[in-house]
Parts: sequence; structure tokens; C-alpha cells
Amino acid sequence: MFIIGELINGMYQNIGNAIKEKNKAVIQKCALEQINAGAGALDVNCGPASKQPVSDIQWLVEAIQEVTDKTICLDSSKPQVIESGLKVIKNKVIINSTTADPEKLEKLIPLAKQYNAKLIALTISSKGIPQNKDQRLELAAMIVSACVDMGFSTEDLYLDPIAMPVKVAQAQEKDILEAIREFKVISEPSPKTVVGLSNVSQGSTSRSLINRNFLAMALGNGLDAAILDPLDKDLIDSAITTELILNKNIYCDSFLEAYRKK
Ligand code: THG
Repeated sequence: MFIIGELINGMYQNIGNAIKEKNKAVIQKCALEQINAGAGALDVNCGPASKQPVSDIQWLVEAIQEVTDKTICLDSSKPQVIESGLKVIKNKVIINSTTADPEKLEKLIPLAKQYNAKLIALTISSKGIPQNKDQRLELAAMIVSACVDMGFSTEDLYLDPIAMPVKVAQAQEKDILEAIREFKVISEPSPKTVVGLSNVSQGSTSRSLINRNFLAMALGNGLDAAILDPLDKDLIDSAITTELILNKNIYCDSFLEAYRKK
């Protein structure tokens, strides 16, 4: 599983304050801690309180690139914020995200090609978040078809079924998990799949427990990548164990240590 660390997000108070006060050290420490815990990429989101996300995202990207050359995942619903982040990118990059909205696809697919970026696409439209698996698959097919039309390889596409909180959308979890499996057969080469894992436990108690059980099930359905908290040791242990059971790693008695990415 490809781990995208979720912690550089202005919705967390320490990061929100660091952005406001332009305190690079806080951001750089958070970047390195996540990488040391196994993150292959870092999600970067200015958060809802940022008043100037177009410049804040550039400041975040530049601060992070001073300490690591790991992949940066530019997270914003606003294409102009993504584009601004891309202008200062030196590391590898993932665009997070487009939706199935044609206007967004027409803007973000060419940007992904121009910057040699991977692209995360949420299966939502201007009508909002889908209510079942078939609606997710329909939107996924629209996204894949736009990529094919514009010459963007579906191998570089990550489809996101939108993980919903179990507290508010319990009846949808099964559909979300099944969508992960079915996204894979939409095209050849298969698109990849990703979820924002912590969404699942928002507002709940026992968050880590909920997250790691969802993750194990999603990996069982073929999930390729997850935006998650890499500092949650139980969660990473669970992911490593799931991949062992799925025969992705060869068994040895010290499998947890052996497969913890350094
Ligand atoms: N898909 C994609 N990108 C995403 C998401 C997704 N990016 C954002 C989000 N969802 C994934 N990242 C987070 C980060 C934090 C939390 C959830 C998802 C979270 N935060 C605490 C909360 O809201 O309770 C904040 C706690 C605090 O303030 O300290 O849960 O789905 N492509």
C-alpha cells in the first residue's frame, strides 16, 4: 500500500497556526515524522481557515521541499490553488483532486499531463456525493473516459470512492468497499484506488480501531493507496499484517519490523 501522510492539513490546529505564523519548523518536523513512519507522499492542504490558500500552498510546498524530496500531494478543491502549488513543485507530485465535473476534468487533466503528475479523482459530481455503488461506478466511468479522451494514462489515475463517516453513513460503507474492487475493471490498464481513511471515523469514538478495520477490508478489495495518519502505529501494523495475509510480503517471524518502510 502506498501511504500518503494526512497530517499537513490546516484543519489540525498546530498546522493551521504554523501556516498563519509562517513557522516552517513545525511543518518540516511534521513532514519528516510522517516519512520516518513510512509515508511515501505527503498530503498538503491549507485547511478551511486559510484566507490566502493560493500563496499559503506555495509556502507549504517550499518549506517541505527544503527537507525532503518525497512526493507531494496537493490537496485542494480549488483548481487555482492546485495550479499555484504546481508552479513551485520540484518533487514528484499528485494532484488531489478533480471530481467528475467536466469543467474540473478539462482544467486538471491537462495540468496533470503538463506537470507529469498523478491525479486523484473523487467520484462526486456537481450533484454531490453519490448515494450508492452504481452512482460511484457511473462517475468513475465518466472520469476514466475523460482521461482516455485527453490522453492521460489510467495507470496514473487514482479513483477515490469517498470514504464516508460510519457515524453518518453506515449503510454506505459496504458499497464504498465494493466500489474499490469494481473500479479496477473499468479500464485496461486499471485505474488505481485511494481513500481518505480518517473520514470513516470522523465524529466517532475508537477512531483508530474503526480506521484500521476499514483499511484491512479495503486492502482486501484491492486498495492501492490511502491518505492516513502514518503515526498511528496500530494502523500501520494492521496494514502490514493485512498485506502479509494477502501474500504481498513473504512471511518471517519479524514481519512487522521487516515490512515497516523506513
Ligand atoms: N479523499 C481525498 N483527499 C482527502 C480526503 C479524501 N483529503 C482530506 C481528507 N479527505 C483526508 N485527510 C483527513 C485529515 C484529517 C482528518 C480526516 C481526513 C480528521 N481530522 C480530525 C477531525 O476532523 O476530527 C481533526 C482533529 C483535530 O482538529 O486535531 O479526521 O477523502 N482524495
